[in-house]
Amino acid sequence: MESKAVDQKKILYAVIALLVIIIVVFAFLNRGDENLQEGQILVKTGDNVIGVLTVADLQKLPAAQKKMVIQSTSGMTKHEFTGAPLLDALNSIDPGLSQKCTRIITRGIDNYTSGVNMSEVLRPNNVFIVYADHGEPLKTKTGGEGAMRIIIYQDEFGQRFTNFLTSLELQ
Ligand SMILES: Nc1nc2c(c(=O)[nH]1)N[C@H]1C(S)=C(S)[C@@H](COP(=O)(O)O)O[C@H]1N2
Ligand SMILES: [Mo]
Repeated sequence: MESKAVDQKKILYAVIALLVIIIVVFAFLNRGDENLQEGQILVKTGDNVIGVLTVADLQKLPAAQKKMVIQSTSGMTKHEFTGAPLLDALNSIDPGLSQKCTRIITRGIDNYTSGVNMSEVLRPNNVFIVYADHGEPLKTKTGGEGAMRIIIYQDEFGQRFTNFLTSLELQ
């Protein structure tokens, strides 16, 4: 009787140990890209980070003011964005990038992911990385300063306008 109780205890411990291992393994597999943080955009080709962009970097480029109304699920919102053309930002890292890639995957801190085609980026007056709206710095997800956002001027819908931008993956 006593040894049966000991066996059951052993089995229980083994099951608990197994569950802990499973949890740890899944946590590891699901771990976010912990390098992603607000206030900087990692520019990547595959897994390689080839450059980092901050608001200060974008402010060194010629500034564009973009007035636009975005159609979103929350209705029409009026904006007066300040930012730099995405093409200028890419060129500041490597002037050859726009010729080597066909598509850019944009990712926010909340893992919201969208994309723009390089043909859209190359079109004048179209894709910008903005950092202010109505002259105010864009707020990060946690309410701080330093947020950046993709806008596509010739796209009336806001779905692809990735907020809280943290990475640009060139493909
Ligand atoms: N990071 C991030 N960007 C995002 C979203 C999001 O959930 N996360 N939603 C998109 C959608 S569906 C819309 S309609 C607009 C909403 O823009 P707003 O936040 O200025 O209202 O943001 C887009 N960009
Ligand atoms: Mo939306």
